[in-house]
Formats: sequence, structure tokens, C-alpha cells
Amino acid sequence: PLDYPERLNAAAELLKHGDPSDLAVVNGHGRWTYADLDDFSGRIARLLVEEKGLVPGNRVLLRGPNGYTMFAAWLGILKAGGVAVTTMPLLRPGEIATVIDASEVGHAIVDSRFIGDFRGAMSQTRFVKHLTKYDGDYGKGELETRTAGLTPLPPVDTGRDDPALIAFTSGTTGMPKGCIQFHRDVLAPCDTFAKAHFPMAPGDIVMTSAPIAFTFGLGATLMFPLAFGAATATIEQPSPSAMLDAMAKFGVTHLATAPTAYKAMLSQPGLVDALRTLKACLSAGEHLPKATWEAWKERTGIPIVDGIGSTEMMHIFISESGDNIRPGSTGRAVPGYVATVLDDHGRPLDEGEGRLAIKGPTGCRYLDDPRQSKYVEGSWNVTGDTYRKDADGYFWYVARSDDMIVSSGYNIGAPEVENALLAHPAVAECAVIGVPCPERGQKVKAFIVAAVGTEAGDALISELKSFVKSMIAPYKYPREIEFVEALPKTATGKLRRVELRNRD
Ligand code: 3SK
Repeated sequence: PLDYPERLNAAAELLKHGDPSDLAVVNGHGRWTYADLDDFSGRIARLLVEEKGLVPGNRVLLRGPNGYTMFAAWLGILKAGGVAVTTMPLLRPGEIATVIDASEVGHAIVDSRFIGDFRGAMSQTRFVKHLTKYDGDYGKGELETRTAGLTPLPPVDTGRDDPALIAFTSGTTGMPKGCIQFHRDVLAPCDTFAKAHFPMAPGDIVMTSAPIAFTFGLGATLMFPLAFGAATATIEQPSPSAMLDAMAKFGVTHLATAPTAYKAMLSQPGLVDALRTLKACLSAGEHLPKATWEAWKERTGIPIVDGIGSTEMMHIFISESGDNIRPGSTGRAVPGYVATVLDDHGRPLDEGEGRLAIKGPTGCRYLDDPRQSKYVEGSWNVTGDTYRKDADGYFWYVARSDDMIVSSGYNIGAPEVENALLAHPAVAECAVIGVPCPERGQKVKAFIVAAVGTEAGDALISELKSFVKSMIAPYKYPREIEFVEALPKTATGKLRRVELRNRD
């Protein structure tokens, strides 16, 4: 068990691991050490407490792309005893207002490039009283000038069970839910998942495509590097080619991104240069297809560490690394967590298919939301995914529980059909849903983004149908195929199947 002291400030704890002169953050605008990050975050904490009147427990909205100032502000909020409410960069004013109202945000720290949307939100909510702007990492904004002469505030004496942040789910199926995470929840993923499967050391440099508003990104780009005394390289526009360029430029050793980004990077010329320093890769956010895992391993020699986590659980709870990886499987319960599958009566199964259920040092605490009782069943956190557990304790993804297709009495997991399609070189991306069918109840339909240079027509449709029949049980093949320019996704890159269903 994780035995954290009763009095604990996660920001102060994270900043302990690097030598003051060691690199902490690097990007196209500069390089900053642990001493810089500690000092700037302490000055931000002083500003919040002494000039803005923040008291412990006050919620502070943070809005901007990943970067040094953003990270210093996040650490400063925690040092001040505040609760960080970080928003996805792509949110629109109405969505930001919903987050502000739900979390009762009183203070905001906003990148001036994002001020338009924020002001739009302010006109729809009465909560925010104090706003401080900053200019990314490229200029001297209000945050820097107003903190310039201040002495850093020593971290406030928070408790391990005091709220440190509120993270919002991406809303794949409904309205986003705010999840409260305590100071101890910030440290737990570092001491469980990262220690076991994605460790790093001083001198290592991590990069991710995920913003820190997504707890996958928060862990990979801020919590983990600091917890191991390593550094983080940040990027504002994380396209696959921009990530590869930045990886080569900054000597990135650890990469954390989504399955689609790994697939896209395979066809980029920049991969060769990026590989010079790369030694570890992590994928989460979506199921990692076996074909992508194998292609990446063959091309780079690096076995991708797959994992499933959730905003509710803070970070990853099932994963595997090194020789224990079984391609196609998400892995086994992370040390410190217990994972099982539940049958329809809520009974844990030793083996077989059921609803994924987890318990461990982190857990779901929704902000005043009746959906809490759906996620937490007894002592289990039920994630909404259907998995198969095998005799060796490995978990194999079947589908989101609401993404099962029932066709002529057969249960078909949409991801299995997607994996088969993705193994065909003409398929860049795809999404499979069940659509109503008078004969079968439902039939399998695939939406496909064709690879660049392929002709998306009837010949390809027939070829893909035959291809799937040759890969998996023939009754699972997509009876209908539609080519699309792009797939609908949430801001965290998760597929919005619900939008495809509504469209159809
Ligand atoms: O989607 C995931 O697998 C995930 C992983 C880590 C943290 C948060 C999430 C939602």
C-alpha cells in the first residue's frame, strides 16, 4: 500500500526529485531548470494567496497549451493550496462556462491567445472574480510581470486527502463529469504505473501530444518526469510530424501518445532522426491495435507499453512492459491495483468476458453527479469497458460496454472489426458501429478514412470486406462501408461513436 504522510503537498513533493540545476522543461522558447520551476511556481503561489486572496480549496481555472509557464502555474496553484481546473485547449465558450459553473471557479490563469473563448465563457457565468493572463512561454505577460519582485511562497501545508485538481472526462457518451483528485492521487500513478512500466531517470526527456487537462497528458508530461527527476519537452501543436521534429531536436527518450499518432508517425520521414534517442513508448487513450504495435516494433525495435486508465482513476491501472507484453492485450493489473471482470450480476469472474472493474489507491469521486453510483459498484470502479480476462490475468479489450454490436444473435466488438480493417494498407483510420437492420437486428457498418493515394471506391469496398472475412470470423465483416474525410473525436482524441450513430 502507498503510505503517504498525512500532511502532503503534491507540488512540493514532485519538485524534490531533480537537482536544482537539472533541466526540467524544454521547448522552442527556452530551457528551464528545477530551480527555475520551483522559484516561478512559488512566486505564482504568492501572487494567488497574497494579492488575489486565494484560500485553500479555491478552484483556479488554467487555460493554455502545455508549456513552462502553464506547468509553473499548475504547480503554483497546488503549492498555494488551490485546486487546479485545467481545460482542454479546444473547448468552446459554452463548454468552458459549464466547467466554471460546475467547479465554482473563482480565479483564472489564461494564456492571452485563448482569451477570446475565455471572455465568451465569462459572459455566461458569474463565478470568476480574478483573472491573470500570460503570454505562453514567448513573452512577458501579466503573470510574469506581477510575480517578478515576489519571494516564492513556501508550499501550503495541505493534507494528502485535500483536493488538488478537478479533471473533466472527455464526454464520449454524455456531458463531461468533473473528477476530484486529492494530493495523494497525484503521486499514486507515479509510484504505481510509472514505476512499474514507464520509469525514467535524470537525464531522460519525455514528450507527449496530450494536454495536461487530460490526466493521461498530466501524468506523462508533468507528474512522471518530475517524480523521477527527468525533464519534459513541450509542444503546442502536436501533429505527428511536429512531434517527430521536436523529438529529434530535444533528444526525447520517452514518448507518450495515442495509437493513431503511432500509426501516422510510421509513414513520416522524420521518424529516423527521432529514433536516435528514443527508448520507451507509451500508448493510451484508445485501444492500441495489434497491427500498430507490431508495425511500430518492427520499424523501431521499441515495444509500445499499452495501458488503459481513466480520468476517474487518475491514470493507468492495467498495463504491461518489456518481455511481459502480449501484443493485442492491454496487459495485467498494475501493481497496487486489482482488476477483474464482472458478470451481469456483479460477480467477479476468474476468467472470461465481462465488465471491467478496478480497485486501488485511486478511485472515482465525481463532483456532485448522480452518475457516481453507476461508476462505483460496491468496492469496484466500473469503467464502462468490456474486457476478456484470460487464465494468466491478461486483459483483452473487447469494446466499450455500449459499443457491442448484436447481429443475428452474435456479439461483435466494434474494435475487433476495426483492428482487422486497420491491418489493410488502404485504411488510415476507421470506426465501426452497429446500425439497425430488419433481418439481423443490427448490422456492422464501417466508416473509413482511406490512406493517402488510395482510390476509395466500390473495388476497395469489396476488397476490404473479403479482407476482414479472411482475418476474423466471417460473420463480423462490415456489411456496409462508407468512406469519410475524418472521424468525429473528442478533444482528447477519443472516437465519438455516438456521433456516427446519430448521423446514420
Ligand atoms: O484513456 C485512458 O486510457 C487514460 C489513460 C490515462 C489517464 C486517463 C485516461 C482517460
